[in-house]
Amino acid sequence: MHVIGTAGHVDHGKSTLVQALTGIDPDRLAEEKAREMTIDLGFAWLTLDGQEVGVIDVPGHRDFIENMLAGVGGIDLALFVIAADEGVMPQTREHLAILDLLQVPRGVIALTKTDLVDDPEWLELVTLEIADTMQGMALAGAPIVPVSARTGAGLAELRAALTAALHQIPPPPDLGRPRLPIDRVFTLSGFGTVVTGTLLDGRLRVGDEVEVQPGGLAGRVRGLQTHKTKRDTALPGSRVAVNLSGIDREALSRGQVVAARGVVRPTLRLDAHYRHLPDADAPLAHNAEVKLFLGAAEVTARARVIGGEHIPPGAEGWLQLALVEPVAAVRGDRFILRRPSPGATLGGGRVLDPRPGRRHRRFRPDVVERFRVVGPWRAGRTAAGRPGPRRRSADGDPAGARRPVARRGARKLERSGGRRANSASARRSSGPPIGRSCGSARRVS
Ligand SMILES: Nc1nc2c(ncn2[C@@H]2O[C@H](COP(=O)(O)OP(=O)(O)OP(=O)(O)O)[C@@H](O)[C@H]2O)c(=O)[nH]1
Ligand SMILES: [Mg+2]
Repeated sequence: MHVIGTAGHVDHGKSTLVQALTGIDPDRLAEEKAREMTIDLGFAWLTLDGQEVGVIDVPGHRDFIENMLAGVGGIDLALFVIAADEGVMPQTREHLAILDLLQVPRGVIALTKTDLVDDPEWLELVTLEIADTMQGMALAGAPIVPVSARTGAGLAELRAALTAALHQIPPPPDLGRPRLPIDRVFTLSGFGTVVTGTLLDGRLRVGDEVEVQPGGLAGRVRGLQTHKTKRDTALPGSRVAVNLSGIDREALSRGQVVAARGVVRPTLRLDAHYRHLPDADAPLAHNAEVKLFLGAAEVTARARVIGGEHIPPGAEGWLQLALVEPVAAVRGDRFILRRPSPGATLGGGRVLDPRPGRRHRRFRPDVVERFRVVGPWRAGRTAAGRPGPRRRSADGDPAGARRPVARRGARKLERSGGRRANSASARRSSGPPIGRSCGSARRVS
């Protein structure tokens, strides 16, 4: 099974298009109805060529980009929405960069609201602008389909383009190691705790013994649903609601992972390959405080640059991420880093080692060599910054003299047995008041 995820600038018509395609309104919160905007992830599904496909609808407003990031981790096809009357806007570019960093393999671009544009030349200009913006991105060459969710024009062509793109995506791998990053938690009277997410790397069956990490909570799968239909087995790549017995709702939050026992373990350090966005306004400095988005999790971290002082815009390099709270990650997981304040997407990459054990001495030749061996490294694009004179701590690590954020976190993890604080969801529930409008009509020059 596969999951399509929307992306695109605020107000460009993502949710309306999802409703037109699926018959399901993805904006489920009262606040979303009142504000007429998506705040948190929405879910729907449709049948394409006899195959059921899940849909995740994300918010476009930049204040809610963290919710967007919790949704795009598990998608394999992007439905990238651009309003024909506005063309490419700031979150068009930011969402595109995020999909590129996550290496979402396929996409279809819906050039929507075409009913608002009478001038064919304007449509042509916007189409050229989109093709130009996509250049060099994972989604370059994705079909651009003009549609109107209001009149229904182009919806059949959009379905056909989505179907064709799905045919090009290999089935999600079944590695026998099921894990489900939690994107929603709720209780249902008579059933108890329910979590939802996109199932990865294996199947879940009713009766399976599972655990939730970080936290190490043990439970059992009491019931499963995909697209509101009861299942005995949930397949990798599908949207799944898991009814858990033995685990309280209060113990769970977005970002934890439900998995077969022993499949994932919490970690406070990740070794990673990283790409800094070309339009980042500064290099990624060693020891910069960042927000890490991995799966559905969001955690504050320090980015320790290995073998260099910093990573300039457009370059790739190696990091050891020192996390304030644990995450459950596996090798190969993709992630995004954002600057906490003022918020901006910095770059992203891939986990090389989810349990590196110790804090690396970042200029030691054997450490650098280890990254060189396990990490992808493209010739000609290197982390700049020479190892000049450095302040060294007692253990010889130049970062050692700085703030021991990860150490504090490590002690907390040891004490709590890997239990994760629910700070992200608390912050979300008290989100800032925001206005509806963002960006005005703009002509392409
Ligand atoms: N005329 C016209 N209006 C549309 C079309 N699609 C969406 N709209 C309108 O555009 C506005 C925004 O649509 P949404 O679907 O909420 O946009 P969105 O991209 O989901 O917005 P966020 O989730 O807040 O990022 C609404 O008033 C819709 O009725 C369309 O094809 N034609
Ligand atoms: Mg929406």
